[in-house]
Amino acid sequence: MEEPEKLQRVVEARMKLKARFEEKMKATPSVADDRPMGKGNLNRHGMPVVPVGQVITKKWPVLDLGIQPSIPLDKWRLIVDGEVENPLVLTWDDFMALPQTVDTSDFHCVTTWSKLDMQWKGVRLMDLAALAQPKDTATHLMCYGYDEYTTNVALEEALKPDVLLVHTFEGQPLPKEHGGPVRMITPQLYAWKGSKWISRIEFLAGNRLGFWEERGYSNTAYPWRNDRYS
Ligand SMILES: Nc1nc2c(c(=O)[nH]1)N[C@H]1C(S)=C(S)[C@@H](COP(=O)(O)O)O[C@H]1N2
Ligand SMILES: [Mo]
Repeated sequence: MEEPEKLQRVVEARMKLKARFEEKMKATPSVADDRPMGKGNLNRHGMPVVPVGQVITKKWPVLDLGIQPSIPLDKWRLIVDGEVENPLVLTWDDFMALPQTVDTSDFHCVTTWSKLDMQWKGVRLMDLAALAQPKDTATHLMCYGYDEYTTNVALEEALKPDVLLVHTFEGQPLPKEHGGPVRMITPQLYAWKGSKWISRIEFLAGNRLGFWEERGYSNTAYPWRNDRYS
């Protein structure tokens, strides 16, 4: 009897969050823009597959700050804290015991390459948020990497169902150079909004800028608006 109750609580919390951010989500560019910029067929969100200024690559380039931290699974922790009712410190086993989602999505780097149809497996940010229960005051996330990277994301973007904390790419453990054991992905925003080697997700009561955002990258990072730099 324990499991169904627990599940019910998670579902309830998710629905509450969804309701709270529904209006804001409708106003985000990937939902609201009627003339998104780009070319090709429309993707599942109604956006052209290739956002304006992007070139498709088959290879998967590696971008980092010159550090690729090694985090053994028994040392790995994910902290979820800040403006939440229920702060969490997850071990690897805790993380893998959360509901797992498989999804295929595209990856758009601000340096103009895009890689399409990447198959991921991991935990929805939305599911993690439902466990942590953001307070009414929460508006943004600050994500931290084990390499000291930071990046900020508005909750109406972070709670979209394709935003995942992934540990598996095309059936294999996510390679270290791409952010393994776990990284975040943000298919509807430029990829710098997804921290590799993610270590902490802090809910914020207002906006704060991350590493690249402090250095002139866009706060919002919408690929179909060519929204690269501020
Ligand atoms: N922790 C961390 N996350 C990061 C970065 C980084 O340097 N450190 N680079 C960002 C940038 S600019 C991009 S485009 C993607 C690149 O991911 P990839 O190296 O797997 O292609 O990760 C993003 N997340
Ligand atoms: Mo990037």
